[in-house]
Amino acid sequence: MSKPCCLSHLAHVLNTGLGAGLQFAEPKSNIPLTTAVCGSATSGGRVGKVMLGLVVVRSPRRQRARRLGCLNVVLDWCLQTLAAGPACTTYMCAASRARAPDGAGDANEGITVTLTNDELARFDDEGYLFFPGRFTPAEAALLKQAADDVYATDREEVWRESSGAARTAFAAHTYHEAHRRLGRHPRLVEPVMQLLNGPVYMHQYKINAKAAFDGDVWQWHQDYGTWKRDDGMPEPLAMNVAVFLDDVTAANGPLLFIPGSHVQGVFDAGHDLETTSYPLWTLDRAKVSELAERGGCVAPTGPAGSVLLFSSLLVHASPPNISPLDRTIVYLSLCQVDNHIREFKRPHWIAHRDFTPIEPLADDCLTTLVDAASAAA
Ligand SMILES: O=C(O)CCC(=O)C(=O)O
Repeated sequence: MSKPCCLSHLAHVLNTGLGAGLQFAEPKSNIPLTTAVCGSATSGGRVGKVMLGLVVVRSPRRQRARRLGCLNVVLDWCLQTLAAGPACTTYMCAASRARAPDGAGDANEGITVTLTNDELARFDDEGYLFFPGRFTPAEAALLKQAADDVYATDREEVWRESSGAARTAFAAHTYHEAHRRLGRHPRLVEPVMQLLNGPVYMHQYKINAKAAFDGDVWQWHQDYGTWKRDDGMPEPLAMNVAVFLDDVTAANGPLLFIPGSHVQGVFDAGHDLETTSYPLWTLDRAKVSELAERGGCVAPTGPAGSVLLFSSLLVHASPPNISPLDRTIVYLSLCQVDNHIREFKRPHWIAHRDFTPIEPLADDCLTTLVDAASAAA
């Protein structure tokens, strides 16, 4: 065995340091660094199996590279977990995710949009990633028009502010072609599959308007807090990916995040049935202040077409929009297929019950619609 010290040290660290809840399988001594499942763990909204060693290998060079990478990550994980103390009993190890291509692409087979290792590390630290301008202005304009079409309808899925302005439209991917395509867009779905380490289904799809002058507050909350309490989602193995359909600025009610607030699990929350137009489990001010003392508070802003990917445990909110500028954002809430919800208290168009894995479309799935629209004009 090429790394006996590492393995026995890890076994010791894992068993003594993490205690209950972690199952450790001894590596088979006759197969160097064969797979040993150490436990399942959560952090940053991701849960996964922590592996020592690898089973899927295609060439000795890759095997070695990936084995060493994996061990390093596991060692980091042990150190971080021990440093974090008993509150952090579970942790998703980056080693069990598909890694960025470093000459070895087989972990990412079928995935064309891959997060780099730096991005994965940043996501672990901060709980979100921001990609300004990931969709072209033409793609964003198509989707914005599609959002306006949806808001103009009288469907039960469209919720309004007290002024009558649209606030949220749910499930547009089930009844509008441009949103159907966005809901399967590889630039959104594939990074999430990578982070969640498996196929995903659409738990929720919404277009939040935050209309000029009228767009109201979203109180401080964690999305998984609601998905767990209201929908019986077993683990925070789900996350959001947001696409800006307008330019989002400091002026028009941007999302506010508390970086790093995703690593401590689900916080106590009260059920707000009044101020957010649809029931949400919201955090109290003392907890939000405490978290912000450590992590600060940021408002990622950027042009229409920008993408924000964030953990379902990240604490976030948004202020009212008193500006004369709309701020429309689409949210795909994607959940790992095996982690599907177990309770069905909310309407199916708020918390979907179709757990079919999403098959991403081609990258040009929106540009073909843009082209078709200009050809028809
Ligand atoms: O769109 C926003 O401003 C916030 C939305 C939000 O936090 C949510 O839908 O959970």
